[in-house]
Amino acid sequence: MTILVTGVTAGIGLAIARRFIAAGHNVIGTGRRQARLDEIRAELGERFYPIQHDVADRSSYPDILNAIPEAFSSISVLVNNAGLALGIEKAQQANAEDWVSMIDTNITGLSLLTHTFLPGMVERNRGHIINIGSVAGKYPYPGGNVYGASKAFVKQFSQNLRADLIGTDIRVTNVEPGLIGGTEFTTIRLKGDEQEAKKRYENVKALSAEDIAETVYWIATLPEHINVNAIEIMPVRQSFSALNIHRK
Ligand code: NDP
Ligand code: 8X3
Repeated sequence: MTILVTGVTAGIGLAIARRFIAAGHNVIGTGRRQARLDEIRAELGERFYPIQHDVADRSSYPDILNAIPEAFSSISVLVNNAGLALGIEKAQQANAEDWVSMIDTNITGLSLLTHTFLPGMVERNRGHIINIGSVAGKYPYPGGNVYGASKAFVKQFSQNLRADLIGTDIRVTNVEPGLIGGTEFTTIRLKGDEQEAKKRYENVKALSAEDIAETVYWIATLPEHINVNAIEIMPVRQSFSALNIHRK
């Protein structure tokens, strides 16, 4: 089958591309960094088709369809993975531009990609939208503000898609990971502060991008009558906090 994965130039997206190529599938991979896409094309070979694309560029829809060659045009799985968090400040101290970037990428980009590729899936009555949400879309935490809210959008959007797609064979899944190590996510969130990013993974075995890739592969290759609506995955060493009470 052919899968389209957004954000393959690092982290989870790259691990997903590698997993599906290893199993003999075709992968279209997107990202903004052309040099990284070239390296991945050299690594994965001709079953990998790179497209330089900024998911937040509204003017690229629906023309992005024209960038896909005939041999890759019958997309069975769309993995909406491209996304980011920017900042850990409380809402009252956050940067407004960071909020806009997260909304443009995690909400607008994900929605427009889905809007672009879903009609073809419905026409072929075959397809699977796999969204990479987050535990941050379910559990609030200080500094999570717009990032967590963007992932709550992804959660509800995924369920609403299912509601609309009843009567078709199209599947929709929201994958909700917790702490993942070894990706660029935290360094980007902390605006390049590698030292601080490293500290967040000290003395804890986090999930890996490959753990999520394996999960996505499993979900996408289940028998066609099974729809995993949502799957929440954390490292064993991560759990929940108590509700916060400030006493004076
Ligand atoms: P990385 O930062 O390692 O990778 C993010 C990928 O998204 C890169 O390939 C990047 O490519 C791409 N990307 C970002 N912005 C855009 C854009 N505007 N257009 C196209 N591509 C874009 O992060 P992860 O792999 O860790 O995260 C992937 C997804 O998983 C995100 O949606 C994230 O919210 C989610 N997630 C991550 C967790 C974690 O702890 N790491 C936990 C839960 C969920 P490029 O820069 O080349 O454009
Ligand atoms: C990323 C998980 O806990 O850093 O989506 O928000 S968390």
